[in-house]
This record gives sequence, structure tokens and C-alpha cells, in this order.
Amino acid sequence: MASKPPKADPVQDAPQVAEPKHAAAGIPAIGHTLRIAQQQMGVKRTALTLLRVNQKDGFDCPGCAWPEPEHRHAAEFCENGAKAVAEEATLRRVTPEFFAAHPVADLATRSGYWLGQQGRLTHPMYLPEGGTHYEPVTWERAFDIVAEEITALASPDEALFYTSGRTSNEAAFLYQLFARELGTNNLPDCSNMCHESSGSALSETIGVGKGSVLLEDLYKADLIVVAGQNPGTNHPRMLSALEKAKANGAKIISVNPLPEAGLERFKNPQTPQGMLKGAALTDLFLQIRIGGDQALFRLLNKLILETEGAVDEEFVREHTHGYEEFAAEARAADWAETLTATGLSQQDIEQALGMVLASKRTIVCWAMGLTQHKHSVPTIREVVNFLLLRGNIGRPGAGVCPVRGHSNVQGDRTMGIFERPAPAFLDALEKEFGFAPPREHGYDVVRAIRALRDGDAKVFFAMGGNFVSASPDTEVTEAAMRRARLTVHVSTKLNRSHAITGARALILPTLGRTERDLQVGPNGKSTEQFVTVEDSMGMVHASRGRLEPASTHLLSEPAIVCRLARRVLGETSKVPWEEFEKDYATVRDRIARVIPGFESFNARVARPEGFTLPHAPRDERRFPTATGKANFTAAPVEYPKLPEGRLLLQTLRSHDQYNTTIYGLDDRYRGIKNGRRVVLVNPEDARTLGVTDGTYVDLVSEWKDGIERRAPGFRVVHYPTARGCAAAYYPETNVLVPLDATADTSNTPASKSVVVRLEQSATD
Ligand SMILES: Nc1nc2c(c(=O)[nH]1)N[C@H]1C(S)=C(S)[C@@H](COP(=O)(O)OP(=O)(O)OC[C@H]3O[C@@H](n4cnc5c(=O)[nH]c(N)nc54)[C@H](O)[C@@H]3O)O[C@H]1N2
Ligand SMILES: Nc1nc2c(c(=O)[nH]1)N[C@H]1C(S)=C(S)[C@@H](COP(=O)(O)OP(=O)(O)OC[C@H]3O[C@@H](n4cnc5c(=O)[nH]c(N)nc54)[C@H](O)[C@@H]3O)O[C@H]1N2
Ligand SMILES: [Mo]
Repeated sequence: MASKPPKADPVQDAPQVAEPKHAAAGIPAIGHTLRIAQQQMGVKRTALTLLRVNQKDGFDCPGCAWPEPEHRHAAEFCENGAKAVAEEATLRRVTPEFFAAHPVADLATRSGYWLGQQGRLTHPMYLPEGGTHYEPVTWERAFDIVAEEITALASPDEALFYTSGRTSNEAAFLYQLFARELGTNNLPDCSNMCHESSGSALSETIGVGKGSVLLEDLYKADLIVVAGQNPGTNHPRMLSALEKAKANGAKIISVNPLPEAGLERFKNPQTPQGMLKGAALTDLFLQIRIGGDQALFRLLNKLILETEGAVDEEFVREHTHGYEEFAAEARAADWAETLTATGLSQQDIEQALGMVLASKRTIVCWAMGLTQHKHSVPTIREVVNFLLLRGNIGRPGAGVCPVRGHSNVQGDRTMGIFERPAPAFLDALEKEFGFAPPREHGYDVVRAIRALRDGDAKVFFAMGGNFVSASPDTEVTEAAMRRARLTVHVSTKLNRSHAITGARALILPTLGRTERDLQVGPNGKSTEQFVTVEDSMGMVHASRGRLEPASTHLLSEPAIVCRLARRVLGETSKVPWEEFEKDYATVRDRIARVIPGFESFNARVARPEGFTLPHAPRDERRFPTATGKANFTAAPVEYPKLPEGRLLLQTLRSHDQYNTTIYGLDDRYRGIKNGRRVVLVNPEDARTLGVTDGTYVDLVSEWKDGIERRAPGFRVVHYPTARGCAAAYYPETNVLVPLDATADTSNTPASKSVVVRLEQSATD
């Protein structure tokens, strides 16, 4: 039997602390997975559902974007994928009775954990202006309300259409089509807070904003650098790939302020010997200071340049641009400054260099540890310089590997969810559909918040996600949201964004990945639909849900967009929305005509393994940049400079959460139990700052705008992080991230480098 959701809230946050672990996955992971899954789904549904994850006839795991291997295990999922599935396939329900019992003001006092634990949304719900409770509403009335508010706008640019990264290709394509036919490019998405820095740096330097490696490249690599990523928690299936790479002889360098258990040792739950002993993964751990990566790669580049025969001169000559300028800048890199910026020793760096020079095929993998700093874009460009120097792009076993987060965040971008669409994409839309899409750029996430705050945007529509909790500067974002005329959320689960509303608000409940999607076709017969997704390595495949939907009142995301578009755009629309809703294959036919790489989409996606999108640098060493070559870049080295008595805080994920969805209160690998309000501090720093393990402090962020941002009541945990650095979980710490503290060029909130001071908590 599934168990009941927690009644009490605030759930007691009383962290208990033990030694951090040195290995990830293995037997405890399996027990833990099944326990969480069974609480939500009961025993039988757990077994039936988990067997379908990532199988060729099943659904794509709604967890991360790591690709599926060619030879799939019967259990091709990980502990955290199983938690993501259980969270969606739960038997708990949030019904109209629940909303009648909980006024919105009450929901706003609840923790994200409590809200999520209540279960799946079952009915469209409406909060009228001045109302205190959400009330059930028909779908027709819900679409009328959205249409009323959109029609009342002075310009379509006063509407915002946010997307989170679980939305399928089909739904994403329809959604951006609707926004653009309406007349706006205001399509902010979670990517703006995530890998935007990677996209910005890669498009400029190699001409494609996506990773250039496939799974088999990892198996062929000599050296894999994993920088700013915690795969043990966030991409657990990557550990199997790293294990295989090691078995084939690869070396691994991990670059991280924290010693992450998953990168130390991996106990593969799918092999008996793996469960017992496990494989050591990291050969060299570079415990870097937060934000020191650009300096590290810059110095490595200098050392490569100074080593006879280390540069792949032929590649540089044939395929790159800007080498001389870059080399001059890199030769000027300074040892002393690098040691300060990175906190590493000369020996660390020399050892790394030895491994770099010994490798003919090098891959660099990264995630949020590189993308969420002020200087993230130049940092990632420096990684590209590093790979270009030795010809490590566009050959087997080598390349760039930004490891994407949400399971279809890369696909959503491919489908046109982007506030700054390429002219060629808009031209193709125009040709296919016969309307003129707007050319002016729209708002990204940070600019969308400013627009709401300043009254320049009045309707906020979200296709999934939890905008209020995921965004920076929580108080500013919440106040901005409350100024909206209408906030609308297409959601599977309850979250804080439903409680912080505009004057009017709607919750539109939708099908999840795990659920069967039936649409009534033109012949009047119900036909099962499937959707498609693209993983982190550009592989596109089908996803088919099998479970009965959580409620008979749910609509699929494509159906919601099609009906809304018909209602809002009416007779004037040039798009056959009704046909699209009835048969998603017709949507794929259009995608095939609009987006390069999707030719014969329906035929190719019918293959169980799907197909791989073309990637010019990877496939042909062709670099579609402005210069027609791969671009070396030469930016000055930056790194955060910390005032006396302050720490540099990174906001990261615990093992029991998926972004703003909190599965539980433990962070097993880091030895934290039963609480999330913890701040990990190096014991030496704690001593200097006069705080000890177990005391409670407020985190107070300091930024140049002089505004004091405070997150109260965090338990200090002595932890072996790099000196001067601290770590605490997101989203509790988003209050500390200033809205305007963003990465240059990409405008991604700098949520991994927040300057804070610790103050004794008043309550301590
Ligand atoms: N279970 C689970 N899976 C997830 C998610 C989840 O929340 N839960 N989220 C998904 C999403 S959307 C994303 S984007 C990914 C996120 O995946 P990650 O990027 O792995 O997530 P974070 O927890 O933010 O971890 C950042 C890592 O970078 C390190 N780091 C921080 N600052 C620096 C730095 O300056 N330099 C270096 N070298 N390292 C640094 C941190 O110590 C940490 O190990 O995971 C995806 N998968
Ligand atoms: N401080 C700080 N802030 C961060 C980050 C950080 O590291 N530090 N990371 C950033 C990153 S990398 C990201 S990607 C963003 C994440 O930002 P979002 O993507 O906006 O947030 P999520 O928590 O993933 O969204 C969870 C909600 O999505 C809904 N949902 C789940 N599945 C589905 C579905 O299939 N369809 C629909 N329609 N809805 C669904 C549920 O209602 C759930 O409550 O947060 C960013 N914010
Ligand atoms: Mo993300």
C-alpha cells in the first residue's frame, strides 16, 4: 500500500550529521529507491512502472538527460530516476476538496516538500480576483480566462511563456508556435538558469551550442575531466559510463570544491562484483576554489603551449581561428595568480598536465559548477581552447560534454523554445505556416522577472516547472509575480508557484511521461499517442506512457496548447491546431520540414533506438561559426575575490531532491540526515570565523547593490570543502542570489558564487 502524505508542516528540519560517504550507489541505493517508490506507489505499481523506464517500448525517464546505452539492462534506471518516477506515478491526489480545505494563503506558508508530497493534481483550478481559494473550473472556462487576459494586453510582448525542461518535443514545438503566431518571442526557459552559459560559449566557439560527444566516445577516451558536476546524485547513470571508460583504460580528473562520493568510487548495482567492491573512478582530484576553473584551464593551456610537440598544429592550422591572439594571452598566464584563484598546489597542476599530455583523446564534462558564475562564458570558452589546442574536437573519444539537466531541456531548445531565435529558424516557420513571426528578441528568465516587477509584463504562463522557487532573489521574484494580472501553470504536482499568484490564477493539470496519452482521431477512434525527446547527446527517441492517467480530467501538454491556441487566435490562425491535437504524427511532419536534422522524423523515430541529430563539428570537423572555423578566444582571467571574513557560497542539490521538488530530507552521500537547512563550511574557515559545527547561523549575502539578503537558521556542518568556500541547498538559498548578479553574455543567475557572511542566528 502507498502511504499517506505528511499532515504536519513545517516538517521538522533537524539535521543530523555523520561522516560523508566515499562511494555511490550499490545495495543501500536499491533499498532506498524501493522504499521511496513504495511509499508513493505501493508494491505492485512500483514493480510495473520501474520496469518500463528507458526501455525501448517504454517511457523516457523524467529524471536527467543522460542518454540510454545501446544494450539496455532490464533495470535501466537509477535510484534518483526511480524517485522522479515515483514522484509522478504516486497514488496520492490533490483534489478540489484539498483546495477547499487549504486557502491559497495557507499554501503559501507550506514548505516545497509538503506541497509536493500531497500528490498529483486532478482538476483544472481557478483563483478568481480577490478570491481566497482555488475553485474547480472547466477547461473551456479556463481557456476563456487566458484568452480574456491576453486579448486585453496592449501588446503580445506583455505575455510571458516559460518552459521547464520536461516538455516533449511535440508540446514544445506547438507552444513556441503559439507564442510566435500570437506575436512574441517571450519564451524564457529553465535553460536560462542552467546551461545557457554553455550554449553561449559553444555557439560562438564551435558553432553549435550542444555537446560534441556520444556515449561511445566516453568509452574510447584516454582522459575524462569532470568539472563542476556531481553525477553520483544528478546523473547517476553516467557513473556506469565512467566505470566502463575506466575499464577501457581512461583516466579521470575531477575538478570540484567538494569531494563528491559518486566520483570517488562507484558500486554498480547492476553487477554482483560492482555491488560489493565497486570501482575507484577519480585518478586525480583537483579540489578547486569556487570560480577558479578559468584560471586552471588557462594555466594548463599555457603549459601545453610551452611543451614541444604538444599542440596539434595541423588541426589548429586547418580548423581554427584566433590562435595567435589566444596564445599570446595564454602565455602570459601567471603561476602565482593561478594558485591563488584555484587554491591548488603546483604539484596538483603538474600532475594534471602530465595526464593531459599523455592523452590523445580528451573529453571535458561539466554542469552547473561551471555555468552559474559571473565569468561562466569565458570559463567554458577556455575549456574549448583547451580542447582545440590538442585537436580534441571532432574525433572519436574526444570533445565537449556539457551534461544537461532536465530530461528534454536540450530538445525544447531544438524545437525553438528560445527568446533569441535564429533568423533561419523564423524564416523556416514563416515558410511552413504562412505567418510572419516576430523578429525582436524576447525576455529570458531574469528579464522576465524584471518585466513583471516593472509592470511591463502582465500574463505569466508556465509549461511546467516552478518558476517562483527556481528563480533567484525569491522576494523580488515573488513580488513581481504578484503584480501579474494572470498567472497560469500547466503542472503535474503542486508547488510554490501555485501559491504566489497574480490577481487571477489557473492551475492546468497535465499528463506526466509515465501516463497513456489517448487522443480522439479524425475517424472518431481513440488512438494512443507517443511523444519524443532529445537527450544530452543529441539522440532523439520516442517516449510512451503506459499508466492510467492520474485523473480523467487531465489533458496532455500538446492538447492544452492546441486548445488554448484555437481559443486565443480563433479563425485567423494559419495553424491546423485541431489536426495537431488529434494526431501528434502531424506535428512531427511539420517539425521535419522546419528543423534541420529531423527529415523523415516519423519514419526514423519509429526505430526503437531512435536517431542521432547531426552535429557538424563532431561529424565532419565543420564549424558553422561566424569565421567558418573553430574560434580560439582570449578573455582576461577572472575569479571571485573574497572580502575578509566572508565565504563564497554555492547553492547546490542534495541527493533527495529534483530541483525544487524535494523527495526527502536526507543527503546520504554527504552524511546529512533529516534536514536541509545546513551550510557546509571548511573546519579551518569555521574556526577563523568563530563558528563551530552544530551552531545555527543566518546566511547574509553581500552584493554591490548594498541590499541585505538573509536566509535564517542554517546549521553549520564542518565539511571538507575547499578553503573560503561554502555550500548550501537550493531553493532555500535562492533568497540570497541577487536578480542582477548574472553571468556575462548568458545572463544566467550566478547561483554558484554568492558572497556571504555568517551571523549567529537570533534563535540559537
Ligand atoms: N537527482 C537529481 N538529478 C538531477 C537534478 C536534481 O536536482 N536531482 N537536477 C537536474 C538538473 S536541471 C541539472 S542542471 C543537473 C545539475 O547537475 P549538477 O551540476 O551536478 O548539480 P549541482 O548540485 O548544482 O552541483 C554542482 C557541482 O559543481 C560543483 N561546483 C560548484 N561550484 C564549482 C566551481 O566553481 N568549480 C567547479 N569545478 N565545481 C563547482 C559542486 O560542488 C557540485 O559538485 O542535474 C539534473 N539531474
Ligand atoms: N540557487 C539556484 N537556483 C537554481 C539552480 C541552482 O543550482 N541554484 N539551478 C537552476 C536549474 S539548473 C534549473 S534547470 C532550474 C529548474 O527550474 P524548473 O524547471 O522551473 O523547476 P523544477 O523544480 O524542475 O519544476 C518542478 C515542477 O515541474 C512540474 N512538472 C514535473 N513534471 C512535469 C511534466 O511532465 N509536465 C508539466 N507541465 N509539469 C511538470 C511539477 O509541477 C513540479 O512541481 O532551477 C534553477 N535554479
Ligand atoms: Mo538544470
